[in-house]
Amino acid sequence: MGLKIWFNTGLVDEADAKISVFDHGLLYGDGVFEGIRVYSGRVFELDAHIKRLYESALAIRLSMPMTKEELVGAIETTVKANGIVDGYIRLVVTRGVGCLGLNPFTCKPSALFIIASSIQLYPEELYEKGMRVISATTVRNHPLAIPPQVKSLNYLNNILAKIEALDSSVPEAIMYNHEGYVAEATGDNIFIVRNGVVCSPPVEAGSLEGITRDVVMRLARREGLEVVEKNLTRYDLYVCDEFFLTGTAAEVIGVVEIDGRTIGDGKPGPITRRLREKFFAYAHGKGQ
Ligand code: PXG
Repeated sequence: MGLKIWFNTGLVDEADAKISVFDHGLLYGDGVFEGIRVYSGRVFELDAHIKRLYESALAIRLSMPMTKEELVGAIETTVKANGIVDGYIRLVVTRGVGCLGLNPFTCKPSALFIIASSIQLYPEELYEKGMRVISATTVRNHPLAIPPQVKSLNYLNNILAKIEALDSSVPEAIMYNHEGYVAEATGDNIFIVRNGVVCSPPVEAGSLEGITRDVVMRLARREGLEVVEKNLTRYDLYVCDEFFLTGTAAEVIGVVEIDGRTIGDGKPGPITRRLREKFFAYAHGKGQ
């Protein structure tokens, strides 16, 4: 038996959840999405994900086919129908079926589907040992071309960087912006720790306003750590004491090597490990 998928107006069997070849989400990558976790039966940071989704849609003039309240109901219905307690939700809104040609206003209505399933991005071992990354040569999209805050269906920029990583036999690549400052990884935000201070590049450097990033910053401050947002260079990554990535899929994961250079003592650092623990306690409702 397959999954139950929310498909526009209600649940259908996985086999019946089919998108037209004339959908502009497919033809042009014209649409937006969210990846959301479910922890201990609760949808994690749902309000923040809903807010980001509606803002992404607004930014690209995509009309949402339902109200926020209706969408929350659809998400909860889909999670329940698939018996998800700890899992992952992929929520996609596309421009919908239209004519051939870019004009988005020929597409009516927008298409919306919700998949509630499970995800494991990296093997458990990688979280214990930490991951190796490289600096991508693919430059992050210019923030004035495609606003990085929009979680759009256009991921080619990130995919090209991901290919560089995989070609180098590492799981992730660090992307720099057009000015050479650190932006983000291909599907994660970046943090470093230096002299006990937790630093992350500002979103203006060209990253998504990560919801995991936000939670981790709050938890770090609650732990009494100093947290600063500032532009980082490749040098800052090379000389930092600790390095970690955050994202819905990856959660909090230590980086122990970049471009063949070892970070710290080559293991995920103490602040990284502490924030990862605090993150899970919070996610499972034990650290409010
Ligand atoms: N930057 C980019 C480019 C992302 O795509 C993040 C940062 C982290 O944001 P959140 O809000 O998730 O903390 C993302 C999110 C996947 C997958 O399948 C990727 C993301 C989310 C869910 C699944 O690789 N990226």
